[in-house]
Amino acid sequence: MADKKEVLLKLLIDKNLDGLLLTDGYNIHYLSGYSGHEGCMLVTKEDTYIFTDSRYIEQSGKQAPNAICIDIRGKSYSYRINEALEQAAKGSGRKLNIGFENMHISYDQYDKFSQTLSDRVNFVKLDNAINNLRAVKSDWEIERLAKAEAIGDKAFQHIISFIKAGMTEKEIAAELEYTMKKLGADGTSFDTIVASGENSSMPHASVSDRVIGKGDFITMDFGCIYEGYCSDMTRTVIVGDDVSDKQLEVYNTVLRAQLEALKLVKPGVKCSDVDACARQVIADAGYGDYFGHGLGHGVGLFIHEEPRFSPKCDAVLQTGVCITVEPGIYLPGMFGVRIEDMIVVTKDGYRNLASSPKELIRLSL
Ligand SMILES: [Mn+2]
Repeated sequence: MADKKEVLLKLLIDKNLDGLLLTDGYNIHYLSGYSGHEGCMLVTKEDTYIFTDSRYIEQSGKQAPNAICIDIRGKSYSYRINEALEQAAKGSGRKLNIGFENMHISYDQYDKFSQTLSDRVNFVKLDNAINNLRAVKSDWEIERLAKAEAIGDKAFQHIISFIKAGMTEKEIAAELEYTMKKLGADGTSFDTIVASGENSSMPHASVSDRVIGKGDFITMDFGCIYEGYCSDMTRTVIVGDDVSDKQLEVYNTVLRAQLEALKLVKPGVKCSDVDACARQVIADAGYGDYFGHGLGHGVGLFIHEEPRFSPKCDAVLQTGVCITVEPGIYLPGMFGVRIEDMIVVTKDGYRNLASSPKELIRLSL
Protein backbone atom coordinates (compact mmCIF):
# COMPACT_ATOMS: atom_id res chain seq x y z
CA MET A 1 0.00 0.00 0.00
CA ALA A 2 2.83 2.39 0.80
CA ASP A 3 4.15 2.49 -2.78
CA LYS A 4 0.61 2.76 -4.16
CA LYS A 5 -0.02 5.88 -2.07
CA GLU A 6 2.97 7.49 -3.77
CA VAL A 7 1.53 6.72 -7.21
CA LEU A 8 -1.81 8.15 -6.13
CA LEU A 9 -0.23 11.32 -4.74
CA LYS A 10 1.48 11.84 -8.10
CA LEU A 11 -1.87 11.38 -9.84
CA LEU A 12 -3.46 13.96 -7.51
CA ILE A 13 -0.73 16.48 -8.31
CA ASP A 14 -0.69 15.78 -12.08
CA LYS A 15 -4.44 16.20 -12.35
CA ASN A 16 -4.67 19.04 -9.85
CA LEU A 17 -7.01 17.07 -7.60
CA ASP A 18 -7.65 17.20 -3.86
CA GLY A 19 -8.83 13.62 -3.74
CA LEU A 20 -10.08 10.50 -5.47
CA LEU A 21 -13.42 8.80 -4.93
CA LEU A 22 -13.15 5.20 -6.11
CA THR A 23 -16.14 2.95 -6.76
CA ASP A 24 -14.67 0.06 -8.77
CA GLY A 25 -14.14 -2.99 -6.57
CA TYR A 26 -11.07 -4.15 -8.52
CA ASN A 27 -9.41 -0.74 -8.31
CA ILE A 28 -10.15 -0.57 -4.57
CA HIS A 29 -8.68 -4.06 -4.14
CA TYR A 30 -5.60 -3.11 -6.16
CA LEU A 31 -4.96 0.14 -4.29
CA SER A 32 -5.83 -0.89 -0.74
CA GLY A 33 -5.75 -4.69 -0.47
CA TYR A 34 -9.43 -4.80 0.52
CA SER A 35 -11.12 -7.39 -1.71
CA GLY A 36 -14.70 -7.33 -0.43
CA HIS A 37 -16.15 -5.66 -3.53
CA GLU A 38 -18.70 -3.75 -1.47
CA GLY A 39 -17.94 -0.16 -0.64
CA CYS A 40 -16.02 2.82 -1.90
CA MET A 41 -12.68 4.45 -1.19
CA LEU A 42 -11.69 8.07 -0.70
CA VAL A 43 -8.06 9.08 -1.10
CA THR A 44 -6.94 12.53 0.02
CA LYS A 45 -3.38 13.79 0.28
CA GLU A 46 -3.38 12.97 3.99
CA ASP A 47 -5.60 9.94 4.38
CA THR A 48 -7.18 6.91 2.75
CA TYR A 49 -10.70 5.95 3.76
CA ILE A 50 -12.66 2.80 2.97
CA PHE A 51 -16.40 2.92 3.48
CA THR A 52 -18.24 -0.37 3.67
CA ASP A 53 -20.99 -2.06 5.66
CA SER A 54 -21.01 -4.32 8.72
CA ARG A 55 -20.61 -7.49 6.63
CA TYR A 56 -17.15 -6.37 5.48
CA ILE A 57 -15.87 -3.94 8.11
CA GLU A 58 -13.65 -6.47 9.92
CA GLN A 59 -12.27 -7.84 6.64
CA SER A 60 -11.48 -4.33 5.35
CA GLY A 61 -9.55 -3.52 8.51
CA LYS A 62 -7.44 -6.67 8.17
CA GLN A 63 -6.77 -6.33 4.45
CA ALA A 64 -6.20 -2.58 4.35
CA PRO A 65 -4.35 -1.73 7.58
CA ASN A 66 -3.21 1.66 6.23
CA ALA A 67 -6.74 2.85 5.52
CA ILE A 68 -9.29 4.35 7.87
CA CYS A 69 -12.16 1.87 7.54
CA ILE A 70 -15.61 3.26 8.22
CA ASP A 71 -18.80 1.25 8.71
CA ILE A 72 -21.57 3.28 7.04
CA ARG A 73 -24.02 1.81 9.56
CA GLY A 74 -27.51 3.22 9.02
CA LYS A 75 -26.32 6.04 6.74
CA SER A 76 -25.67 6.35 3.01
CA TYR A 77 -22.21 6.24 1.47
CA SER A 78 -22.50 9.88 0.44
CA TYR A 79 -23.36 10.91 4.02
CA ARG A 80 -20.24 9.19 5.41
CA ILE A 81 -18.06 10.56 2.58
CA ASN A 82 -19.35 14.03 3.32
CA GLU A 83 -18.32 13.66 6.96
CA ALA A 84 -14.81 12.62 5.94
CA LEU A 85 -14.50 15.48 3.46
CA GLU A 86 -15.60 17.95 6.10
CA GLN A 87 -12.52 16.97 8.08
CA ALA A 88 -10.26 17.00 5.00
CA ALA A 89 -11.40 20.52 4.04
CA LYS A 90 -10.65 21.70 7.60
CA GLY A 91 -13.30 24.37 7.33
CA SER A 92 -11.48 26.22 4.54
CA GLY A 93 -14.74 26.47 2.59
CA ARG A 94 -12.87 25.95 -0.68
CA LYS A 95 -14.54 23.57 -3.14
CA LEU A 96 -12.52 20.38 -3.50
CA ASN A 97 -11.62 18.84 -6.86
CA ILE A 98 -12.39 15.15 -6.51
CA GLY A 99 -11.64 12.63 -9.24
CA PHE A 100 -14.35 10.00 -9.68
CA GLU A 101 -14.59 6.81 -11.69
CA ASN A 102 -17.00 7.85 -14.42
CA MET A 103 -16.45 4.46 -16.13
CA HIS A 104 -17.34 2.55 -12.94
CA ILE A 105 -20.34 4.18 -11.31
CA SER A 106 -24.05 3.76 -11.80
CA TYR A 107 -26.13 6.77 -12.77
CA ASP A 108 -28.05 6.35 -9.53
CA GLN A 109 -24.92 6.38 -7.36
CA TYR A 110 -23.51 9.41 -9.17
CA ASP A 111 -26.82 11.18 -8.67
CA LYS A 112 -26.68 10.51 -4.90
CA PHE A 113 -23.06 11.67 -4.66
CA SER A 114 -23.91 14.87 -6.57
CA GLN A 115 -26.93 15.68 -4.44
CA THR A 116 -25.07 15.29 -1.15
CA LEU A 117 -21.62 16.54 -2.09
CA SER A 118 -21.96 19.15 -4.84
CA ASP A 119 -21.76 22.10 -2.39
CA ARG A 120 -18.36 20.87 -1.32
CA VAL A 121 -17.01 19.08 -4.40
CA ASN A 122 -16.27 19.56 -8.11
CA PHE A 123 -16.41 16.11 -9.66
CA VAL A 124 -13.65 15.46 -12.21
CA LYS A 125 -13.74 12.46 -14.56
CA LEU A 126 -10.85 10.01 -14.11
CA ASP A 127 -11.65 8.01 -17.28
CA ASN A 128 -9.15 5.12 -17.38
CA ALA A 129 -6.50 6.73 -15.13
CA ILE A 130 -6.78 4.15 -12.33
CA ASN A 131 -7.30 1.18 -14.66
CA ASN A 132 -4.13 2.16 -16.51
CA LEU A 133 -2.14 2.01 -13.26
CA ARG A 134 -2.97 -1.71 -13.12
CA ALA A 135 -1.62 -2.58 -16.60
CA VAL A 136 1.99 -3.13 -15.51
CA LYS A 137 2.26 -5.97 -13.01
CA SER A 138 4.75 -6.26 -10.16
CA ASP A 139 6.76 -9.48 -9.65
CA TRP A 140 4.42 -10.32 -6.77
CA GLU A 141 1.41 -10.06 -9.08
CA ILE A 142 3.14 -12.03 -11.88
CA GLU A 143 3.79 -14.90 -9.43
CA ARG A 144 0.07 -15.15 -8.77
CA LEU A 145 -0.90 -14.85 -12.44
CA ALA A 146 1.60 -17.60 -13.29
CA LYS A 147 0.24 -19.85 -10.56
CA ALA A 148 -3.34 -19.30 -11.78
CA GLU A 149 -2.34 -20.14 -15.37
CA ALA A 150 -0.41 -23.23 -14.16
CA ILE A 151 -3.59 -24.48 -12.47
CA GLY A 152 -5.32 -24.06 -15.86
CA ASP A 153 -2.58 -26.07 -17.57
CA LYS A 154 -2.96 -28.91 -15.07
CA ALA A 155 -6.73 -28.90 -15.47
CA PHE A 156 -6.32 -29.09 -19.26
CA GLN A 157 -3.95 -32.03 -18.93
CA HIS A 158 -6.60 -33.81 -16.90
CA ILE A 159 -9.55 -32.92 -19.12
CA ILE A 160 -8.04 -34.32 -22.34
CA SER A 161 -7.96 -37.80 -20.81
CA PHE A 162 -11.38 -37.29 -19.19
CA ILE A 163 -13.40 -36.33 -22.31
CA LYS A 164 -15.19 -39.19 -24.06
CA ALA A 165 -17.70 -39.22 -26.91
CA GLY A 166 -21.20 -39.31 -25.38
CA MET A 167 -20.50 -36.72 -22.67
CA THR A 168 -22.22 -33.34 -22.69
CA GLU A 169 -20.54 -29.94 -22.81
CA LYS A 170 -21.90 -29.29 -19.30
CA GLU A 171 -20.19 -32.39 -17.87
CA ILE A 172 -16.85 -31.27 -19.32
CA ALA A 173 -17.25 -27.69 -18.05
CA ALA A 174 -18.15 -28.95 -14.56
CA GLU A 175 -15.10 -31.27 -14.48
CA LEU A 176 -12.79 -28.43 -15.57
CA GLU A 177 -14.09 -26.13 -12.85
CA TYR A 178 -14.00 -28.84 -10.17
CA THR A 179 -10.44 -29.75 -11.15
CA MET A 180 -9.22 -26.14 -10.95
CA LYS A 181 -10.80 -25.73 -7.51
CA LYS A 182 -9.28 -28.99 -6.28
CA LEU A 183 -5.90 -27.71 -7.48
CA GLY A 184 -6.22 -24.65 -5.24
CA ALA A 185 -8.16 -22.11 -7.29
CA ASP A 186 -10.39 -19.68 -5.34
CA GLY A 187 -12.95 -19.86 -8.15
CA THR A 188 -13.32 -19.40 -11.88
CA SER A 189 -12.27 -16.12 -13.47
CA PHE A 190 -15.25 -16.17 -15.89
CA ASP A 191 -17.94 -18.60 -17.01
CA THR A 192 -16.17 -21.61 -18.54
CA ILE A 193 -16.77 -22.08 -22.25
CA VAL A 194 -17.01 -25.59 -23.69
CA ALA A 195 -18.25 -25.28 -27.27
CA SER A 196 -18.41 -28.43 -29.38
CA GLY A 197 -19.16 -29.20 -33.02
CA GLU A 198 -21.23 -26.49 -34.67
CA ASN A 199 -21.48 -24.63 -31.32
CA SER A 200 -17.76 -23.85 -31.59
CA SER A 201 -18.46 -21.31 -34.36
CA MET A 202 -19.85 -19.02 -31.62
CA PRO A 203 -16.79 -17.50 -29.87
CA HIS A 204 -18.59 -17.18 -26.52
CA ALA A 205 -21.17 -19.96 -26.87
CA SER A 206 -23.14 -20.88 -23.73
CA VAL A 207 -22.31 -24.31 -22.36
CA SER A 208 -25.12 -26.65 -23.46
CA ASP A 209 -26.44 -30.20 -23.17
CA ARG A 210 -25.00 -31.01 -26.61
CA VAL A 211 -23.51 -34.50 -26.66
CA ILE A 212 -19.92 -34.80 -27.85
CA GLY A 213 -19.45 -36.94 -30.96
CA LYS A 214 -16.68 -38.24 -33.21
CA GLY A 215 -15.11 -35.58 -35.42
CA ASP A 216 -16.21 -32.67 -33.19
CA PHE A 217 -13.92 -29.81 -32.47
CA ILE A 218 -14.20 -28.82 -28.81
CA THR A 219 -13.10 -25.30 -27.88
CA MET A 220 -12.47 -24.93 -24.15
CA ASP A 221 -11.88 -21.40 -22.84
CA PHE A 222 -11.40 -21.36 -19.08
CA GLY A 223 -9.54 -19.78 -16.21
CA CYS A 224 -9.38 -19.52 -12.48
CA ILE A 225 -8.60 -17.04 -9.71
CA TYR A 226 -5.60 -17.62 -7.46
CA GLU A 227 -5.05 -15.19 -4.56
CA GLY A 228 -7.17 -12.65 -6.40
CA TYR A 229 -5.46 -12.96 -9.79
CA CYS A 230 -7.09 -14.38 -12.92
CA SER A 231 -5.94 -16.83 -15.55
CA ASP A 232 -7.24 -17.36 -19.06
CA MET A 233 -6.49 -19.98 -21.69
CA THR A 234 -8.16 -21.64 -24.66
CA ARG A 235 -7.44 -24.87 -26.47
CA THR A 236 -9.36 -26.51 -29.31
CA VAL A 237 -9.12 -30.31 -29.56
CA ILE A 238 -10.75 -32.89 -31.85
CA VAL A 239 -12.60 -36.04 -30.83
CA GLY A 240 -11.19 -39.08 -32.62
CA ASP A 241 -8.45 -39.44 -35.22
CA ASP A 242 -10.30 -38.23 -38.29
CA VAL A 243 -9.75 -34.56 -39.06
CA SER A 244 -11.15 -33.06 -42.26
CA ASP A 245 -8.83 -31.06 -44.52
CA LYS A 246 -10.90 -27.96 -43.79
CA GLN A 247 -10.64 -28.45 -40.01
CA LEU A 248 -6.90 -28.93 -40.23
CA GLU A 249 -6.43 -25.90 -42.50
CA VAL A 250 -8.41 -23.65 -40.14
CA TYR A 251 -6.66 -25.02 -37.05
CA ASN A 252 -3.19 -24.51 -38.51
CA THR A 253 -4.06 -21.01 -39.72
CA VAL A 254 -5.13 -19.98 -36.20
CA LEU A 255 -2.00 -21.53 -34.73
CA ARG A 256 0.22 -19.78 -37.28
CA ALA A 257 -1.52 -16.44 -36.57
CA GLN A 258 -0.84 -16.89 -32.85
CA LEU A 259 2.81 -17.87 -33.30
CA GLU A 260 3.49 -15.00 -35.73
CA ALA A 261 1.85 -12.45 -33.40
CA LEU A 262 3.87 -13.77 -30.44
CA LYS A 263 7.10 -13.19 -32.36
CA LEU A 264 6.37 -9.45 -32.36
CA VAL A 265 5.85 -9.14 -28.62
CA LYS A 266 8.40 -7.01 -26.78
CA PRO A 267 8.47 -3.68 -24.98
CA GLY A 268 7.87 -0.66 -27.23
CA VAL A 269 5.65 -2.44 -29.77
CA LYS A 270 2.21 -0.96 -30.41
CA CYS A 271 -0.66 -3.22 -29.34
CA SER A 272 -2.53 -2.57 -32.60
CA ASP A 273 0.48 -3.83 -34.59
CA VAL A 274 0.45 -7.19 -32.80
CA ASP A 275 -3.29 -7.48 -33.50
CA ALA A 276 -2.71 -6.55 -37.17
CA CYS A 277 -0.08 -9.26 -37.56
CA ALA A 278 -2.43 -12.09 -36.53
CA ARG A 279 -5.27 -10.55 -38.55
CA GLN A 280 -3.08 -10.49 -41.66
CA VAL A 281 -2.14 -14.19 -41.38
CA ILE A 282 -5.84 -15.07 -41.12
CA ALA A 283 -6.83 -12.75 -43.98
CA ASP A 284 -4.07 -14.14 -46.22
CA ALA A 285 -5.49 -17.64 -45.70
CA GLY A 286 -8.91 -16.35 -46.86
CA TYR A 287 -10.61 -16.25 -43.45
CA GLY A 288 -10.43 -12.50 -42.75
CA ASP A 289 -14.22 -12.21 -42.39
CA TYR A 290 -14.29 -14.91 -39.72
CA PHE A 291 -12.08 -13.32 -37.04
CA GLY A 292 -14.17 -10.54 -35.53
CA HIS A 293 -12.86 -10.05 -31.99
CA GLY A 294 -9.64 -8.48 -30.74
CA LEU A 295 -6.47 -10.57 -30.50
CA GLY A 296 -6.18 -10.24 -26.73
CA HIS A 297 -6.73 -8.38 -23.48
CA GLY A 298 -4.81 -7.56 -20.34
CA VAL A 299 -5.42 -9.83 -17.34
CA GLY A 300 -4.97 -9.13 -13.64
CA LEU A 301 -7.42 -8.89 -10.74
CA PHE A 302 -10.12 -8.75 -13.41
CA ILE A 303 -10.30 -10.95 -16.49
CA HIS A 304 -10.46 -8.08 -19.01
CA GLU A 305 -8.02 -5.26 -18.29
CA GLU A 306 -5.85 -2.75 -20.14
CA PRO A 307 -4.18 -2.86 -22.56
CA ARG A 308 -5.88 -4.63 -25.49
CA PHE A 309 -4.53 -6.29 -28.58
CA SER A 310 -7.08 -4.66 -30.88
CA PRO A 311 -7.07 -2.49 -33.99
CA LYS A 312 -8.15 0.44 -31.78
CA CYS A 313 -5.52 0.20 -29.04
CA ASP A 314 -2.67 2.71 -29.40
CA ALA A 315 -0.99 1.61 -26.15
CA VAL A 316 2.61 0.46 -26.35
CA LEU A 317 3.73 -2.76 -24.65
CA GLN A 318 5.76 -2.33 -21.47
CA THR A 319 7.70 -4.82 -19.37
CA GLY A 320 5.31 -6.39 -16.86
CA VAL A 321 2.15 -6.20 -18.97
CA CYS A 322 0.15 -9.45 -18.73
CA ILE A 323 -1.99 -10.05 -21.82
CA THR A 324 -3.66 -12.85 -23.78
CA VAL A 325 -2.96 -13.79 -27.40
CA GLU A 326 -6.06 -15.49 -28.77
CA PRO A 327 -6.78 -15.51 -32.48
CA GLY A 328 -9.75 -17.49 -33.76
CA ILE A 329 -11.62 -18.43 -36.91
CA TYR A 330 -15.37 -19.07 -36.66
CA LEU A 331 -17.32 -20.54 -39.58
CA PRO A 332 -21.06 -20.15 -38.85
CA GLY A 333 -22.98 -23.43 -38.86
CA MET A 334 -19.74 -25.43 -39.22
CA PHE A 335 -17.11 -25.06 -36.49
CA GLY A 336 -14.65 -22.68 -34.92
CA VAL A 337 -11.11 -22.72 -33.53
CA ARG A 338 -9.44 -20.50 -30.92
CA ILE A 339 -6.02 -20.88 -29.31
CA GLU A 340 -5.13 -18.66 -26.35
CA ASP A 341 -2.10 -18.23 -24.12
CA MET A 342 -1.54 -15.69 -21.36
CA ILE A 343 1.87 -14.02 -21.51
CA VAL A 344 3.91 -11.46 -19.59
CA VAL A 345 6.02 -8.94 -21.50
CA THR A 346 9.68 -9.14 -20.42
CA LYS A 347 12.74 -6.98 -21.11
CA ASP A 348 13.58 -8.87 -24.33
CA GLY A 349 10.26 -10.38 -25.38
CA TYR A 350 7.75 -12.32 -23.35
CA ARG A 351 7.28 -15.19 -20.96
CA ASN A 352 4.46 -17.56 -21.85
CA LEU A 353 2.62 -18.41 -18.62
CA ALA A 354 0.76 -21.24 -20.41
CA SER A 355 2.58 -24.46 -21.17
CA SER A 356 -0.13 -26.69 -22.66
CA PRO A 357 0.68 -28.05 -26.14
CA LYS A 358 -0.74 -26.23 -29.15
CA GLU A 359 -0.41 -28.87 -31.87
CA LEU A 360 -3.88 -30.31 -32.55
CA ILE A 361 -4.69 -32.94 -29.93
CA ARG A 362 -6.77 -35.93 -31.16
CA LEU A 363 -8.70 -37.38 -28.24
CA SER A 364 -9.33 -41.11 -28.02
CA LEU A 365 -13.01 -42.00 -28.39
MN1 LIG B 1 -9.34 -14.37 -23.08
